[in-house]
Amino acid sequence: MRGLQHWRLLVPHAASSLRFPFTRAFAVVNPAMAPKLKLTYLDFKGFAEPIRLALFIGGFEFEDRRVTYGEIAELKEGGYLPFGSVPVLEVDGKVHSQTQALLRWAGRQAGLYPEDLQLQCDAVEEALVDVKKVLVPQWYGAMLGRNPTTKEPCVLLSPEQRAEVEEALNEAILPVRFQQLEQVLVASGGPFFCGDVLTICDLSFYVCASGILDGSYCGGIRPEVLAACPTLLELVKRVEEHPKVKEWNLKQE
Ligand SMILES: N[C@@H](CCC(=O)N[C@@H](CS)C(=O)NCC(=O)O)C(=O)O
Repeated sequence: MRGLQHWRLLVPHAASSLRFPFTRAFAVVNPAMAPKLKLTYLDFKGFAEPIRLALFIGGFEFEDRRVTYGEIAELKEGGYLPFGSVPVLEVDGKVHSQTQALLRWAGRQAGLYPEDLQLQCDAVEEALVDVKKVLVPQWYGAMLGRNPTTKEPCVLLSPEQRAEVEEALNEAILPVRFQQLEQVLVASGGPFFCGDVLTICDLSFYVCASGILDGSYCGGIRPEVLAACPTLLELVKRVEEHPKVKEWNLKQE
């Protein structure tokens, strides 16, 4: 990973702001020196979308490889997945894994994870990881997700327990978590979580919240969990309006 800086030229803040408002440093990638990138994930937004967005905003060409669960099993058998899961990112032929590691790396390359904002950015990022953790039983209908060997749901929930989990997420857990994030956003002075620059935690939040609002992020989670968070809802719109995010979303239609 050494020498990554050679792949790109950082445009000074003022110039980059003209092209992409709120992006502190925009990477102009020299194609001749750019790394060969291949991102492997399922054919939906899920954990990979913030990484896709960070790479796209950064101007990095990458192969956006979409696989099925069956293909994940084959990749795992073939030893391609270090932890048996996706997303993984190949950088010049070397496979790297774990969402948070990949997102931070992509963010660093794209100027979306500035050193001086790391503490603020990571706190929000980790709060969103907490959200993903509590959603596991809702996603899989099982306490511990999927058994890594059999792929069967691990510690299956009864219908009553599923209803209880759904109720707790909608009524108790998620509204509180989003209210905390609302307070953090307000305290930052906005319009983004780290103040006036877009960072990777805004992308993670955008993917999660926009998916909750349109019902695609997790079945059974109601948009009302965000209802008392007007500033968060503005942030969703603001990220959606970012020229590169708009361009990426249009490409996916
Ligand atoms: N800690 C890992 C978890 C990744 C994960 O759970 N990925 C799921 C898809 S969202 C997966 O690969 N599942 C494969 C399987 O269950 O066979 C990360 O953040 O990358």
